[in-house]
Amino acid sequence: EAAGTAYEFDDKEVILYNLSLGAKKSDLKWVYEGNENFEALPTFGVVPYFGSELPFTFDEIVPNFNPMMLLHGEQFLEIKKFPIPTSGTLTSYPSLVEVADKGAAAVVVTRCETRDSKGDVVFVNESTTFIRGSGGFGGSSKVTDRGAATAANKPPARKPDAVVEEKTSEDQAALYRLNGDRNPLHIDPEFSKVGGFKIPILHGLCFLGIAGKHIYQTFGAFKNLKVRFAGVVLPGQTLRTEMWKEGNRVIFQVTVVETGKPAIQAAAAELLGPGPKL
Ligand code: HDC
Repeated sequence: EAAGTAYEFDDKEVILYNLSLGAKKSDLKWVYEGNENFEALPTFGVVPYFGSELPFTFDEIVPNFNPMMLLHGEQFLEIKKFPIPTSGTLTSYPSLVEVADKGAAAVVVTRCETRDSKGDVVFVNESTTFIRGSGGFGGSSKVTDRGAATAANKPPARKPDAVVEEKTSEDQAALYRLNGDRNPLHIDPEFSKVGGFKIPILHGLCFLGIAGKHIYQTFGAFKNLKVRFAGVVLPGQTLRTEMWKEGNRVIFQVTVVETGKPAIQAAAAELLGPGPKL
């Protein structure tokens, strides 16, 4: 088995993550390590695996690969072990799941298990990368059904059971990148311009985390969460998270208030229910 990529962290990484999802100084359990309920926001599990050494390069698996054309398409996070650690060393083991050919784009699916020092799996991440201009190579156009990670999660017809709005900061991406995703798409105007955006765009994992915070504040902890990034978010825009509770699942979607356009669709979280602390 491959050695995996180690991620060493303590309260500093946890506080940085929470702040970069909009935690305030009054949210003591998220910003103060001395608080008795100090905790990572529930989507922290997307951080340790990010940037682990992949067993392939995108150049090897899709034609015409151009990093400026790469977007985050979907993400599934499963939290396998509670409470979520706030320090330690975690090791991530990424693998390639499949590549689909969407004609104008290639879709690359990866999976990553993150384990603690005992060898227990703490987080599983499944990521879909949408690479514009890299399709048309003659592969299958469909991705395999991976259960909750690919579910359509269509919202019910009724009005949402809860709605939370939050304005992001103009500096949101400049802060979020310190969690480990230094993709220039989120900071360098020249790079993002070539990618087709008038200013650097917000990390998908940042607005995933903000929506996850809204679910956690409204319905409590969850054991997994899946999203499709349906449209870009510019730092400074306002996010509206609409949530529908269906049994132990929360189906949700996120819209950019200023434009009315979707940011996250086909999304759901499975609630943890009463029991262990986050
Ligand atoms: O939905 C469009 C879009 O712009 N989405 C927002 C993307 C975004 O903002 N992502 C976050 C920011 S980028 C980022 O954070 C990068 C990060 O730094 C690095 C991530 C690396 C992670 C890897 C870890 C290993 C767009 C452009 C994605 C698609 O829109 P269209 O081109 O209009 O596509 P459409 O015609 O609607 O559909 C074509 C086929 O593709 C499927 N599809 C659509 N959106 C998808 C998607 N598949 C996966 N993810 C998505 N988001 C459609 O279902 C359709 O397929 P089919 O014809 O088979 O139904």
